[in-house]
Amino acid sequence: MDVRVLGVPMDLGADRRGVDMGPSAIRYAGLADQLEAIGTSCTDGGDISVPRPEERDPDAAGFDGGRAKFHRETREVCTDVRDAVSRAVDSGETPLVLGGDHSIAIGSVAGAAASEESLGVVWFDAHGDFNTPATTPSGNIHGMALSAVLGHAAFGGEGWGHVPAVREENVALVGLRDVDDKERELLRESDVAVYTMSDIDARGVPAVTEEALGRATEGTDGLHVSLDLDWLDPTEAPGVGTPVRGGVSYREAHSAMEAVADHRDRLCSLDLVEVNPILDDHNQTAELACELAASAFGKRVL
Ligand code: DIR
Ligand code: MN
Ligand code: MN
Repeated sequence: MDVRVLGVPMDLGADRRGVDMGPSAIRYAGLADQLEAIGTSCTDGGDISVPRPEERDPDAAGFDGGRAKFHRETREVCTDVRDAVSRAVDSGETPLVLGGDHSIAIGSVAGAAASEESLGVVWFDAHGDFNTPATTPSGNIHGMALSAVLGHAAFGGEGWGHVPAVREENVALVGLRDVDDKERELLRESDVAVYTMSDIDARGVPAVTEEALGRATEGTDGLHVSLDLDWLDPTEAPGVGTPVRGGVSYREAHSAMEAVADHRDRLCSLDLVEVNPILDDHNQTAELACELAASAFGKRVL
């Protein structure tokens, strides 16, 4: 497996500054060494450039029917992410996209889908990321990323963000425990498979993850995994912008990534997002992100 690391120091889609330093923190935690230690070649493709929020007005391009802060800038960055991801996939590499806030996944999913007829997606997150500009309580695009991919949230223009190669039936959300009221209605109406923390309590991570991966790989050509580090409990991953109590444990997260590795012949690309070193405890969350990437790419004890 040839991994291409792509940093996206994006913080326009979330409220807490610092997530733009996620790519540096994850690299500093030893990402390349850990991947090379398991026999994976690792090329660093550098960072995609992201405008500074101080230089921009979040509502410079306001539109009727809701709010999506910095949507023009987000669109520009995600277009670059899409192009970089699809180039890597085309040349036989597996892009590992380091966020940055979760809005960047609009670009990475589009890039992974560019080279596949159909793409399944597993989205590990405490949140649904299923708001739209009309339902969002925050105006933050990281809370709308999944709905954008599925064509529900267009930002001031003709369905931008929609990735038709991704069908709702092939999307699974895993670990949900914090959803906004209108977002809940949208999720209920959708065909996305939603696995909450209660499902994980009842059935365990291995069964839930296996079913989620089954949904994403059944009848699809490729698989994209998007891992928001706030999926884990804040005791394991304190360095995230929107921590929510009651997440999965360290071992459960590894077990899920080992299940991803079982499907790595299909795995097109992986996102590691929302690591915020300013809020972290001695870079613990970035270190965890590296370890989880290694598990997803096939690290085993024996
Ligand atoms: C909230 C927070 N639902 C919003 N979303 C987050 O702003 O839409 N997603 N933190 O990761
Ligand atoms: Mn998220
Ligand atoms: Mn989240």
